[in-house]
Amino acid sequence: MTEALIVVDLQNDFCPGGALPVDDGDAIVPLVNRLLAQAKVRILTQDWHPPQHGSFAINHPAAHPFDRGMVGGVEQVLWPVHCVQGTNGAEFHPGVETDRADLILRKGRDGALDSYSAFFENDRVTPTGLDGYLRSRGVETVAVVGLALDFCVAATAVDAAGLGYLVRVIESACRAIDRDGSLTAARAAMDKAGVTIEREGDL
Ligand code: VGL
Ligand code: ZN
Repeated sequence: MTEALIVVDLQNDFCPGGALPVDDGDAIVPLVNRLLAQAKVRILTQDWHPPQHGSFAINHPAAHPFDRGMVGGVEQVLWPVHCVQGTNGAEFHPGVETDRADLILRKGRDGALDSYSAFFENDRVTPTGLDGYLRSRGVETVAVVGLALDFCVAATAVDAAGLGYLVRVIESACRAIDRDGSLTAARAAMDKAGVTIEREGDL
């Protein structure tokens, strides 16, 4: 069975010092590199927003970061400005061995809609094309790692399971935002979807 490794959003803005930092986000880089070295199919995702993106609180009158709001008809968290296309914050953490990637998938490019999952945008119906890519390469199982465990990693893992892949999340190669119960909710959603959560990272 061919397994793909999906490394989610391991970008400067999600690491300490970035615009939407995840505690210890950079600490996963060495393990992620080891996993990349061993994987057969390697996907990196990159959160890649236009400056006017609807997920940014600053683009909503009177809203503050981490308030909830509507983006493209979907209720979600409104975020600080992050991962703006072409900025340093949107670049991968410099320690990530990006040369190993088979495919770099950019998501959240539509200003009117957010995309947590690497498979579908947040309207839950617009595909990114990743499912077709993986299927045409004969992938049946996926391992998901990266940032943030409770948002884009969980959304990617749940969608992969829904599409019929056997899915494991390697938790030691993830870090979470963990605000307002987001991590507990994400774990419940992954459990319900049949995602396996592993602590150690051996492929
Ligand atoms: C993410 C919030 C906003 C993530 C992306 O990668 O988990 N979280 N955009
Ligand atoms: Zn984003």
